[in-house]
Amino acid sequence: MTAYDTDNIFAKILRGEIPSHRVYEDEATIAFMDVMPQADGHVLVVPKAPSRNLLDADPATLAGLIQVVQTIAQAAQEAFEADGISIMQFNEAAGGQSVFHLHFHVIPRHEGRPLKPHTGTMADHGLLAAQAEKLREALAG
Ligand code: DGP
Repeated sequence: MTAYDTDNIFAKILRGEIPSHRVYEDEATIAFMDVMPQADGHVLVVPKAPSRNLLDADPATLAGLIQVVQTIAQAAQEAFEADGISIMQFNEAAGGQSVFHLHFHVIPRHEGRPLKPHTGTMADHGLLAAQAEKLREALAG
C-alpha cells in the first residue's frame, strides 16, 4: 500500500494549518463539517492517529473511533431531525476515497431526499458554521 502522506488535507486540518468547522474533539478524534456535503449536516469523523484508511489503521484506533461515530450520528439525528443516518467510509481511489487520511462520513438523511454527489460543490461557509453550531448544541445535550 502507498505510504501515508503527512501533507494530506485532513493532516493539515488536524495540525490547525487550514480551517474547519469543528463540532467535536477528544484526545484521539476530531469531527468537522464536510465542505462538499452530500446533505445538510454532513460531518467527517477523523482519528488523530495517522493512517491512509481502514486497511492500515490500528484496530485500537478503530475501536475508539466507531464509538465517536455513534455519538456524532446520534447528535446529527437530533440536530437535523433526520429520518435516518448514512455512515460511509471509502478505501483507496478505486474504493471512492479522495482524501487519504482515515475518516467516516456521517450523513443525516430524510425520506425521499436523495444524496447530492460525492465531492460535489462547496457549501457556503456561513451555512456550515450554523450547522456546526446546531451539532455542538446537540452534543452538549
Ligand atoms: P473521501 O476521501 O472520498 O471519503 O471524501 C473526502 C471528503 O472530504 C469529501 O466528502 C470532501 C471532503 N473534503 C475535501 N477537502 C476538504 C477540506 O479541505 N475540508 C473539509 N472540511 N472537507 C473536505
